Amino acid sequence: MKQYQDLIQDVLDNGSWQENRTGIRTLSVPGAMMRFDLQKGFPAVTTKRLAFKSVVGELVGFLRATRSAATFRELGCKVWDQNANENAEWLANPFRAGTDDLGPVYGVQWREWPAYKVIDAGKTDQIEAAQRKGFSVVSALTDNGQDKVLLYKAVDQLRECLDTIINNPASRRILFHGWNCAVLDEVALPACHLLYQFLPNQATREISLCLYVRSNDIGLGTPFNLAEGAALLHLVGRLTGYKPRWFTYFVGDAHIYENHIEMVTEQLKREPYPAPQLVIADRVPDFAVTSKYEPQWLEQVEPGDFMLENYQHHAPLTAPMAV
Ligand code: UFP
Repeated sequence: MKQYQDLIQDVLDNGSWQENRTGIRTLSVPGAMMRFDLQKGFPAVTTKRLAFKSVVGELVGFLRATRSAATFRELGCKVWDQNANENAEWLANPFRAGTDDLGPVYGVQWREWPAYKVIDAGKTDQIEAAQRKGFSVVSALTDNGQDKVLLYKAVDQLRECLDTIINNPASRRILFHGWNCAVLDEVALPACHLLYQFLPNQATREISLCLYVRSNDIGLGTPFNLAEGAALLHLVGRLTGYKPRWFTYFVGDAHIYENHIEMVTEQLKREPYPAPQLVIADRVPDFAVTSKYEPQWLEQVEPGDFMLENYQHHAPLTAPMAV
């Protein structure tokens, strides 16, 4: 995790003070990148304790497309409580559906992206082609005097990625997106980690992931997001028969909150330990062994199926999360 230490140092050395909506200033750098070889270990922060149970609880919540902080809590992850129930802007949002509601955050977009098509009513071949792809006709409508048909499909983007890794691994289009413009006003927090691209290597049977994070809280968010992305790549590799390899992590606005400076400065004084290993429980089928494609494990996997082994870390450090 030397790269994480280097990123902290880079932001401290080269960042500029910026104001933002939270009222707590940040030292910010426009653009950062880290790349981890997952064959050499799992990118868990070692200069403090990683809340691994919370990380995998959140991941499982996303995989199940939850929009409720209560579900995240049941899965062992409390990080959504403040966003759901304490953020004044969200509390006043008319789309908020009561206590613990988060709106259609990450997982809903990953697994149930609401996709619409508007097709001229006369173009029956196109309407039928859309229906073969799983779209259903919602209604007829008139647009500028033209008769149209409105069709809808909840797109399981993540499942489609797995299907493509199995059926067409040479594709350079194996990605899913969390930034849905149509729902930005309906969510407690617009997606931060928002573009995931999988890159299978058929020659080596290794799979890599490029992840883009538009805005990243280097003190609290980055360790969490890194571990979560890496755990997802391990799971996707397991279900499709590829070994997880390169995890490249791109950040847009890389920032350290003013009230986290003390924490990260303490981390810089600490020598990182060797990376631990991630083990996924045997009950989660390994496609490389069974040759049986079982994508339903995206929903069936439990937080306890992810185990971090040989995790050596320095004493825990905490700092307040900016909401
Ligand atoms: N943030 C992260 N990672 C996440 C997440 C949020 O670092 O997974 F959901 C941080 C980034 C930023 C804040 O400090 O939360 C989101 O604020 P904004 O939407 O203004 O960028």
